[in-house]
Amino acid sequence: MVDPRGRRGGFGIDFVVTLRPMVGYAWEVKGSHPATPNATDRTTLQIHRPPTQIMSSHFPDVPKIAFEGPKSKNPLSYKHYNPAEVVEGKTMAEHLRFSIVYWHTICGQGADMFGGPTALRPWEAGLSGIDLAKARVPVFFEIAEKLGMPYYAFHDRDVAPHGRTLRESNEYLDTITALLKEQQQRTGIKLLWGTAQLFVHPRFMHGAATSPNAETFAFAAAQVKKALEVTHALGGAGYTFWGGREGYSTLWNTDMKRELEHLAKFLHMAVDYAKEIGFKGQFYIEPKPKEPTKHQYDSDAAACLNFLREYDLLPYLKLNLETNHATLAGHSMQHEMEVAGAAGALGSIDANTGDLLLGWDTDQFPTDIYLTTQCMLVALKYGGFTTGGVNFDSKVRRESIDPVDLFHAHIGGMDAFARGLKIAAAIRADGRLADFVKERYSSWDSGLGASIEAGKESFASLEKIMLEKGEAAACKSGRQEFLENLINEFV
Ligand code: XLS
Ligand code: NI
Ligand code: NI
Repeated sequence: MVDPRGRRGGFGIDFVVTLRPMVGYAWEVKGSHPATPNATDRTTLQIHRPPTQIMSSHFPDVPKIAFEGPKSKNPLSYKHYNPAEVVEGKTMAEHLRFSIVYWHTICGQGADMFGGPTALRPWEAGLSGIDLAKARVPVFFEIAEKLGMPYYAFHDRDVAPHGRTLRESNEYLDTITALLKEQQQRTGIKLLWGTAQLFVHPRFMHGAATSPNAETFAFAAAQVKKALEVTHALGGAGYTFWGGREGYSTLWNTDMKRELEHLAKFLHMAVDYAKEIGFKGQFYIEPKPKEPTKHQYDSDAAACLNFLREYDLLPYLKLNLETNHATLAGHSMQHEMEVAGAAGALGSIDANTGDLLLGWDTDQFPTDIYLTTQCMLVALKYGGFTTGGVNFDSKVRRESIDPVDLFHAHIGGMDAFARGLKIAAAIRADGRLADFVKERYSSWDSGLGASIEAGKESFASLEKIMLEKGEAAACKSGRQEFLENLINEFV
């Protein structure tokens, strides 16, 4: 997600825009009155009929996207994603488990911290609150269905609006959950994961589970309880915790240790409640180093793993890694996936990419074949995605204002991942890369190395050997350029 989430008035300009379209996270607040949910500033677009009743399709010019192969010049076709094609013994669809997100795809309207919405969707005209939420459901599923997406993901407050009270919010959510269920049954599209939005409302200004306000913690707990019930009712394969505002802006006012203990307690309560209701989906924690707070507790894969281990949560949670979050943390996505994979905690990925020249969480669609190749190499190495998938937590650019851009964007991301999968499989089948790495560590396979790995040596015994030899064997070249050329044979 992006830097401008929920902020208004950069350069002192007071934008009169809703927070919802600015951020893609549902929170309909007009102007400077954030305590009055469900207002809308879209009255100028008022028309007197809900468009959903008029049109059976919102994208009459977009066919069901089919695989046409690399030679096709049809922009509304897959050149590489052929769901039925078998790679390493599984179909592409089974490997990639693509997922489309509700918050960017159907709620995002291109606003940023310097300007309001640019993409005014025709199906939203004149609608607000629960009516708007209802109207979005079939449109979202039409997009997902035309793309052949097997999965989707949502936050509670993306699909349904904030109510005036928790009870009212829950009622809205129940109304929309019924519609989601209907659409799931109609299309066969499944829920990859659900989550609760615990960062837009002012009550979460200091965090949710890490708030200094115990009642904020309680509210967040109630909200996650409901989100878990809804995820369970929709047959969700997982449930994600992204930290939202779980972090701090200044240590002068923060009891870090206490906040971390509260976060752990919160996650344990979630695990307990899942057991209670029989929810067997996989829990994920999604690292991100900054935005919205200066320091987020779940800053990267290593920090998350350390936290999960310290608080006995590692058996219950895996990681959901996002590319743009990795780069914000100063890591590559390949690094983050490798860290998680090595710990047996590689769960799912939020597939997107940042812009290195911008440096915030731009959530762009991934089109870089090197990136997708690296992702799929690590995924295949650790046994692939089982509960998780390739979830496009990505949004079209502010200037891409046409509904059809939503299709171009997802097609590009899916084709990039399909190519990454095929290239990764070819690199693995070729074997030279793996052989090189194996050979590089061959001094550990026998003799001294094997003896150290087996725990048979000590500082004293190793000193004895080296005093006798006087010098270690010469190091060999790392051959980085050779390997980069090798990868380019496949890309
Ligand atoms: C924000 C995150 C968020 C999670 C779900 O930056 O990417 O969108 O994926 O809460
Ligand atoms: Ni992001
Ligand atoms: Ni994400």
